[in-house]
Amino acid sequence: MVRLIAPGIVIAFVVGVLGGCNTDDPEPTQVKQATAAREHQVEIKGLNFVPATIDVNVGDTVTWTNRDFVPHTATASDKSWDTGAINKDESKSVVIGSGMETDYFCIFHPNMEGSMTLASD
Ligand SMILES: [Cu+2]
Repeated sequence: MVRLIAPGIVIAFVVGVLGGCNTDDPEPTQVKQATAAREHQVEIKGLNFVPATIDVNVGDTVTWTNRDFVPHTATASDKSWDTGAINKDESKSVVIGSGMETDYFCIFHPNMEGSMTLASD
């Protein structure tokens, strides 16, 4: 997954350098859009992560909001990251890091599973 991300970063860097040298670049904001971090919302309702799968990039923020009466967590399958308990109508966020585990579950209800797909570009 890290290998899929690295070429994108290298291309963004090269485009950034070329854009910086080319002073009459008509659309400098395009570089920003290509690398801008996004925010993703996942709701937890009926013991499900909705949507169960999302596409993310390194640097993006994912926020889980619990709509159930019972607490839940979003916890990496390898437990390398964890939101901690999210109570009813609470939200907790995680920033996607390079090489981060992207499959996750709820530590209270291990049959609840979600995943994040690292986008290739
Ligand atoms: Cu749960």
